[in-house]
Amino acid sequence: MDSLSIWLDGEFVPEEEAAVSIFDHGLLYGDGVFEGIRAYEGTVFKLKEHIKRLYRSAKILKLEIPISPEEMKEAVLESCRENGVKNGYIRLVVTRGRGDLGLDPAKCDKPTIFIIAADIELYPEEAYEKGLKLVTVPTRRNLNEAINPRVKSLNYLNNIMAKMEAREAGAKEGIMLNQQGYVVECTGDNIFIIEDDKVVRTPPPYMGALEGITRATLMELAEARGYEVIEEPLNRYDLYVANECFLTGTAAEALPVIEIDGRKINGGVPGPETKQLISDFRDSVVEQGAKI
Ligand code: PXG
Repeated sequence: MDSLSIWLDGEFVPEEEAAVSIFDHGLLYGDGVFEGIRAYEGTVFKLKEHIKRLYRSAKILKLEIPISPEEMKEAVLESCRENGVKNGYIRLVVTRGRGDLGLDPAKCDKPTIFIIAADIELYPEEAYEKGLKLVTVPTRRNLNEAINPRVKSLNYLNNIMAKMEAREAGAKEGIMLNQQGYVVECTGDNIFIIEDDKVVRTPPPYMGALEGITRATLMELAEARGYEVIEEPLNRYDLYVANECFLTGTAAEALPVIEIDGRKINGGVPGPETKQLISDFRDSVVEQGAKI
């Protein structure tokens, strides 16, 4: 791959020279926020929504982003143009900035902002055709009252712990429960089930999940197909007995689930209704973005 041009604090810098201070609190304390965004055929998928979530996450952390959402949007589009990205993956990061060796963010002079617009490593088509096996992991999702999972912060240790546990159990993704034992989401994806009579259910974000942008898109697409979409607490029982199950996320798009904790879903093959929704998603992505 050619060397990338990184947007760093307002300027394009070659990848080899793009660096942040070792005193940056994003590195020292995971103090910062980020977004992962996809580009499809020259449009950035739901860019406005991603930027809105970024500024909301920052607001919770009292992290004042020194440029406006409109300027941020332009910087993302410029990064795509500069790197010739038409189909790709964009990582947008805002850290607390350079501070000292104490955790007080008041000591940081100004936030660091960088944007990486790169090619995407796609999930193999096989994952969509065969579906995924999931396991429930022991690590519980962060408490709303501690680090709210609705904040997409640079502190992803909760998810990383869960990802390792899923891998060790031989699964590619892990289901995370909240402190009460309700299903909330996976380590980097939201979760949905399909039940009889065209009902789709997914856990509400207040239970401890990120408000996924792909999730919102799939909810709209399911409604357009005549499903009743219900956001309510789910437990493992609901998952095990569901007709179908799928995950949504920027990287995964929509992925069928075929087994959960050793219980087969839809006989161990991707369900027809899930396949229809995945196809609807793929048909709709290009219309839902900002033109590069
Ligand atoms: N839950 C969590 C915890 C996430 O991190 C999602 C749900 C899905 O949200 P979106 O808005 O993407 O539909 C995420 C998103 C990666 C990667 O490289 C992970 C995400 C996004 C992009 C890349 O694993 N997670």
